[in-house]
Amino acid sequence: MDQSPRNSECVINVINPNTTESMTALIAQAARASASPRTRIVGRTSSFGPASIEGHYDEALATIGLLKAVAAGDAEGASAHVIACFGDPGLLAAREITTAPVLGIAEAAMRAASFVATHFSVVTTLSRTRVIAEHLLRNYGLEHICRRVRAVDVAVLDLDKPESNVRGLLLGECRDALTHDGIGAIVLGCAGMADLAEELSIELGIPVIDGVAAAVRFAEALVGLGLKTSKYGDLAFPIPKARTPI
Ligand code: 5HY
Repeated sequence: MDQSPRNSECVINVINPNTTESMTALIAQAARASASPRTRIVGRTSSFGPASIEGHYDEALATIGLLKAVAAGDAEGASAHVIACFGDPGLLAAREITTAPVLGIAEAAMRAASFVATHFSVVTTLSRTRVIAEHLLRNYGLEHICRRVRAVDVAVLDLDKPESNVRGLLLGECRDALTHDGIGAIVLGCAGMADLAEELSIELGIPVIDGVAAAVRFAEALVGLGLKTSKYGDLAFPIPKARTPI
């Protein structure tokens, strides 16, 4: 049997860095819907940190649980890791501690958008977290093709509540972006919106990109190419020293 990376099983550790199990279930369902038949998705909920991530403090707290989840996935032989939170919390720290590829859903969605449109806008949850996406765009060298980061001002844990009317709010915000932003695609700015991308794309007639689905497919591609996270330079394993166990 050909054991080349292209033909061996791909196991993707899809991590929800907040501690809300129901959100992990939604994320894992979206990941499995995107994955190819030979890929096995392991959905994992952070064991430490905030119930939802809605700002700089939440992101800092969530990073500890995220890194524990990466280590747990590695111990089970994960081929790749996906950080299923739009702030891509702890992305570079996670890449330091593993040889497996690590993808953040924000970077994956933004780069996917760059392949199908010359410009895109992001629609996320709370207005106060827009700056986090703006910082990511600058870090990823993509700010010149993102016209605007928008928000529907629905809390992360309200996304699955019918009374939030998130579908209607997202449709309105996306339509406004199409009218005013000069874009060809939309990036959904929260893992909790993963189940809404397809219906919005059909309704709007443009690519509406969910980072969970994009990250899973990009992870498969990297694994299939036999690419691992470089251990040369800044992503080499952390310098050994005394550290309080996490
Ligand atoms: C997420 N927060 O994807 C981010 C998105 C956001 O708990 N999961 C979270 O809205 O900031």
